[in-house]
Amino acid sequence: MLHFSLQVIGLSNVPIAGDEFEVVASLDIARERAEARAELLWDERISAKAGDGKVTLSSLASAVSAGKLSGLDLHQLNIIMKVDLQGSIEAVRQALQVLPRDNVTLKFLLQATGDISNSDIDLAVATEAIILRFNVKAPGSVKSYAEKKGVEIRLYRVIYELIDDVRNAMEGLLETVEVNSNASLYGIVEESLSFTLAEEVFVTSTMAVTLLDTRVSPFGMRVRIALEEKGVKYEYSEQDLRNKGPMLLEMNPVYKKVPVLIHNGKPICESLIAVQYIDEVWNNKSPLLPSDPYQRAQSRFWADFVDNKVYFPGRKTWTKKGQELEAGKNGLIESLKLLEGELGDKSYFEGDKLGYVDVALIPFYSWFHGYETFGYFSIEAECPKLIAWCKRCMQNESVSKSLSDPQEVYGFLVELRKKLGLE
Ligand SMILES: N[C@@H](CCC(=O)N[C@@H](CS)C(=O)NCC(=O)O)C(=O)O
Repeated sequence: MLHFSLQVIGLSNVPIAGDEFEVVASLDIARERAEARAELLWDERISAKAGDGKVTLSSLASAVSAGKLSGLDLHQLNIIMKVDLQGSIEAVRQALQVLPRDNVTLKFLLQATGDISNSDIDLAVATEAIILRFNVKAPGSVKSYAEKKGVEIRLYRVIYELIDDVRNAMEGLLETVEVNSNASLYGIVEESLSFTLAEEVFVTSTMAVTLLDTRVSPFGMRVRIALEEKGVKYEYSEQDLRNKGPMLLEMNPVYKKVPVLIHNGKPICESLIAVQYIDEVWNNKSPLLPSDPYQRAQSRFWADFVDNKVYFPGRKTWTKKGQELEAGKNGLIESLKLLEGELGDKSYFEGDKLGYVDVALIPFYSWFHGYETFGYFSIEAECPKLIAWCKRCMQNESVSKSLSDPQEVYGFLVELRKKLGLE
């Protein structure tokens, strides 16, 4: 018997005791064999975990955690997705696509609107897929067929629950759910659904991002600009502030104000906080806040200044008369002059690109016409450089698309003044 030492290099995982070494002629052949074996092992593990070829989210989770332990950690989850509205397909898909996929690849075999049918079950059997069902029905006969065939159908009504489950499965964390207890799984979820939910819940649940807003809100415009800057698709939901709907009251129970950004079902209130959130979540494009901590603090300071020293005196120009109106006008001009000084010779507040302070301030440009008309003054005469900056900002599509027309804001103010008995 020959005894010699051997150094093996290039292994991506620790071998398991009992693994056999195979000697082949070249690196390419070795790689090919290794890939084929990994695929075979994956198939074996998935079917062993799922039992009788059943693939479920929990079996995937167990396979992932087992894979992590053994060091072999590559999986594919085949998905059949049936949804209520065409818009939901993109929303769910987009939300799933951003999940980290170190160990698991998602493969969408079918994405369609409409209820679950037997042919979906057949497809799931043939491809070892799971069915994600989003606000659509599965008739009783289809459910029993699925049960007989060992196909998992999971029902969701809000995107973030679906995303959470898939994420957990991908990370190997999902608690085991007995496939055979499908009946109770359907039971629990459907009972909680029971279709008594407000229409709006369904509307917001079809998009990963929804904005509760009103067209003329300068605060809402900030969030719209930020979303546009980042290229985030979102569902816009105009709110009636004189008759606030259940969605707004539920999503912003503290202030009951717009805008409210809803991301994967979770609300983010207060426009400046929402803009910062957008900047952090979609951080791969168009940064709004500077990266330097001191500069960031400065930007936050000036955005806060806009809220305190532009919005409030501006309000006085169309709600007050006499001395109070004068105080409002003077306060507003003083603030805008300070901002003009802060802008200096830069194109934008944070430098040569649209940034956080620009996003905070520019929406008021569409209110200036109203301020000037009711207050009998000209902002441009006092702050020409600031108005030049406004025009520069408007050359950005994200801004021009998001701002309301000054005439629309003016018309809104005329109506509001009538209602407040000011006309
Ligand atoms: N600080 C808040 C202000 C939001 C705000 O004042 N929104 C107004 C519309 S422009 C609103 O919802 N008003 C309804 C109310 O006050 O009841 C923000 O930045 O989001």
